[in-house]
Amino acid sequence: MHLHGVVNKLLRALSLGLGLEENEVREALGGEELIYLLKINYYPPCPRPDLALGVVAHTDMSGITILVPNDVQGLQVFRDGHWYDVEYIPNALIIHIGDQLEVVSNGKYKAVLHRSTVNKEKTRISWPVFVEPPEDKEVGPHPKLVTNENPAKYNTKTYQEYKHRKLNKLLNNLKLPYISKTINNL
Ligand SMILES: O=C(O)CCC(=O)C(=O)O
Repeated sequence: MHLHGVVNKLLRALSLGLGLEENEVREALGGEELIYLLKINYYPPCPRPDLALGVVAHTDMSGITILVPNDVQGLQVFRDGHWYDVEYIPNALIIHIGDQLEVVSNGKYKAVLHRSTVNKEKTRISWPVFVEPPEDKEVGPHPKLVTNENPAKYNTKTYQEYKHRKLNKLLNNLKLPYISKTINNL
């Protein structure tokens, strides 16, 4: 319940930041149907951290992500051609803008490209909670943010379709067309 309060507060502020009513971004992402998906990443020590990554560079498919890491440095974000370490601050929450919020905001908020590195001696753990629309929710640029001068930069599609397309692209880039085909047939 505490996390719901934090998310609602963030979504209200992000909505006002777009010039919308405070509930409009939350509604555009699914309102009461929003899904909270907890993942636990466990990165054991790695003898050659220079050769490995914990998680490869990506943006989250979610609306927003709330992440808590342990005190082992590892998260990096990409900006202006450089990777930057995200400093560990005790008790701080790390908030990522995800793809769905980029879409709803019609590109005003950018999904953050990030990755995680591994440590030679220490185990790193992180607990992201992905705050996502339900699969059948159609997500597109908020109508109030689309005008003749500022046309829609993204197509509207269900979250399920968005996920399928993104996973397909990733698998094709990894040259795994068989898995990609299987996902398509699900
Ligand atoms: O471990 C981290 O800090 C990042 C994890 C992450 O990006 C992910 O699980 O999608």
